[in-house]
Amino acid sequence: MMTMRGVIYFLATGAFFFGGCGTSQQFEAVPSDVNRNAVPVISVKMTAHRYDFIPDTVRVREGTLLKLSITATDGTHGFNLGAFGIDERLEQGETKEVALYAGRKGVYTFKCSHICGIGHLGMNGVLLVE
Ligand SMILES: [Cu+2]
Repeated sequence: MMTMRGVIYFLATGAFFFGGCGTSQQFEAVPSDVNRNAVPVISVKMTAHRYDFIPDTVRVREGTLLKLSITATDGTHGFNLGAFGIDERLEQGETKEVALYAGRKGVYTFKCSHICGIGHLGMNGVLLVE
């Protein structure tokens, strides 16, 4: 029953995100009160496949601009990092660039946001900002 509820919840949020999908999301990753030139940048390549992100743990220091390049290798997936307002659809073979400013220490989970198969709900990882 818990699983069913999880799926229904996912469908509801999925529909919500799909509504905003058409607009190209041009948000400035680094807040305007931070000197962009002084911000260290870390680039991480990530793959998404059934049912893992590799790496599934990303560690950065507080105050870093993190640039993720995420490639889905075996079908459509999604990358949702809710705490940062990020939800990207990943088509097979396509690489999406996601930039975020890790401005506050914490443990932030990310997850697949496209139902990709039986293990979908377990397809997740963490961003550690230290
Ligand atoms: Cu999935």
